[in-house]
Amino acid sequence: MNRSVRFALLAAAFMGAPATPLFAAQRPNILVILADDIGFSDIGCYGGEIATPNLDALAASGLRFTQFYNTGRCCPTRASLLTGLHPHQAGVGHMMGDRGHDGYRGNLNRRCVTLAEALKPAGYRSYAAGKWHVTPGLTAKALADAHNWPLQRGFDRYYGTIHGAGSYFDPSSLVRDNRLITMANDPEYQPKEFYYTDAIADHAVRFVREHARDQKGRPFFLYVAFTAAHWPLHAKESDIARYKGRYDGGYEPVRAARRANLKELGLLDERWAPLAPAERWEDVKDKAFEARCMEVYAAQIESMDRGIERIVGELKAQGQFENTLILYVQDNGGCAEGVGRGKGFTPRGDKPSLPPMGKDEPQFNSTPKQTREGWPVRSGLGVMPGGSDTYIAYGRGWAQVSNTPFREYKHWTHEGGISTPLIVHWPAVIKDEEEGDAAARRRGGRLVHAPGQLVDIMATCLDAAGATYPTEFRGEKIKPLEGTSLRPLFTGQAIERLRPLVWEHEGNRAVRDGRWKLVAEENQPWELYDVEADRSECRDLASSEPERVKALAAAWEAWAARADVLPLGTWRGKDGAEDDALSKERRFTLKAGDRLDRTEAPAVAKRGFTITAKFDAGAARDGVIVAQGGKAHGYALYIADGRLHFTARSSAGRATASTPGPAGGAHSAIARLDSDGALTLTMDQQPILTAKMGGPIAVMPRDGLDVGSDSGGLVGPYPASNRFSGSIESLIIEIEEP
Ligand SMILES: [Ca+2]
Ligand SMILES: [Ca+2]
Repeated sequence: MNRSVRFALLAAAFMGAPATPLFAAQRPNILVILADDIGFSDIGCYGGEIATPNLDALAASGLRFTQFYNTGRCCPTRASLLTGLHPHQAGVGHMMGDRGHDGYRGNLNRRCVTLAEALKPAGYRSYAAGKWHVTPGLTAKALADAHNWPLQRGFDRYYGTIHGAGSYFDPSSLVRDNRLITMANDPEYQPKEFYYTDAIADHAVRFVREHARDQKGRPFFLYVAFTAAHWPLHAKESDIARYKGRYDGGYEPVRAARRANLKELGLLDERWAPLAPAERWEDVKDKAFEARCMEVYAAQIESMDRGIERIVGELKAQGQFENTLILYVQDNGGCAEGVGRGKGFTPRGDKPSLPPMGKDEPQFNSTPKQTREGWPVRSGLGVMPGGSDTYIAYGRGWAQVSNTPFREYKHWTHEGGISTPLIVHWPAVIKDEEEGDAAARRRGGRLVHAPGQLVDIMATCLDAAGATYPTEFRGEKIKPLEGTSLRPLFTGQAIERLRPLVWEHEGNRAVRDGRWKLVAEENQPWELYDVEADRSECRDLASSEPERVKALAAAWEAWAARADVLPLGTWRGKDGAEDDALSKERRFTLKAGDRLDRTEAPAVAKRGFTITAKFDAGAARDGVIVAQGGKAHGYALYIADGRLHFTARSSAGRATASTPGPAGGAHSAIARLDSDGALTLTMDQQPILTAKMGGPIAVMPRDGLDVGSDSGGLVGPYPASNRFSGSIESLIIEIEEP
């Protein structure tokens, strides 16, 4: 036994800590790196053009999993990753709202343990840096309750944000250990320029260094949860500059290049059909703005990679690199939310127009109203993103690029929503065994094709650490671990998975057993895919394989029944009122090309509303004037076959009021949906046309609102290319008071 180990043991005995087992020195350190809102093919070793040399290097001497899955969203992913349970079992089936149901408490419950809590009895010290987001942290009131902050859930040190999104230059809900701080009043960390990604990496480095200094011989668990590349698009100008012009050709050249790279890397089967474009570059009005969005996004990821370089560098400097198990995963697929992409353009003024904020004044809004210096925060199409006074997301077109070659986005349980890289690096264990392994390394690293999901991380870490999952903790009975250890795969052995992989998020649901995946969107029927032959989910086999559908659906139902998932729809809250995050506006004055994110769009659930439109269709015989929602819930005012139609749809079905006459040329129209489900439509003060639905739109549609098209899910029976070629003179939507 060397001196330092003996000293650690003595110290542990003196301090009354649990006796550190003799083999502590051999237990690996564990570093879990979680990235935010990054698609499957963004990083270099998964086919992306974004420079991630440090992740690529870990992959090259480690392993890349080709079929690993997250849960499709920030909070549930964190809950599952930290506890080894499915999110609902940990109390986080949705986000941070309490839905009065154990599966949807919006707060990590006490019948689960975190990785830090589970590793502690094996002698581990635990550190966390970055985004927490498994307990509420949006408001001052929420932040007054620290009972589920990292230090109360097994971690010894913490630096990061409790809430899930915010400025990279001045994050809200910033906490050091158990103390709420601001980037301005933190005496321990005053870099020349504060940038959250750097701050997270700096603290991870610091934890590794201080651990080596103060805890010699003791293993550590370090959880590093970057917010890169979640919106807002915030990056340092010097990083953005490296991508200048790279995306000027639009979405399609990048998607094509990524497919080619993925194939080259052995990550894409040619049988997987390419997907139709979600957005057409030729329709993008402000191409400089749109290209800039992806430049900033890429810069955010490269900056994260440089942070990882520094963490790895510190592990090496401390002689810990060989015996550290590193796992890198992403929390959900590329994000199509249109945050900050709708409202009108506000130019930047010459000087800050608002009073500066004091050093102690916290940013409680995850979307700040102003910067600390007093610049108003701007959003809207055309506001060049990147700086601290902007708040914008990169939108659906780039999200589809991020998720190449897969379908759908963050929120969905189709492959684009839930597929993530998993890079595993552990030199002490992962070694080349055959000539083929060495050859694979020269091509960028070995691949593991066994499917897996987040619940496996706890099982894997405990296996690697020689730790035991508890049956009781803090006097509470702990739910049994759901995952399967992936460790045998590290040395080329097989794993036996006893249960299928399962998902539920916002009513979207899926189950995968072997090559077969059953998947559905909320309130939609099951689709069946052979993901080996068709991982882009283009050929639905549900109607030709009814027995397989039945068996997989039964497996999903059985899981949902035992794992606090049911009843479906609980995530929306009682009476469908759901989150407080929805817009409180009652009147919307809109223009062509406007796009409002779900949280900015009219809150139409269970409400009556009126659309007043003046338009000139010219010679157009088709096209959407305004649409909100998709194929489950929503409404649309559109022209088809030269007539004007108003459609609304909900769980109660779909109803359409249509004008008889031609709608070419200039017209004014009023469309109304009453809270009892009655639709009325009138054009140019002609007689009123009516139709009836079983009730109002029951729940807030997931899709936002588009003026001049319907993107994403389609409300009406028109094609995906439904742009209105006429002009929209004015468009007003007014909703009734609740
Ligand atoms: Ca996320
Ligand atoms: Ca839509």
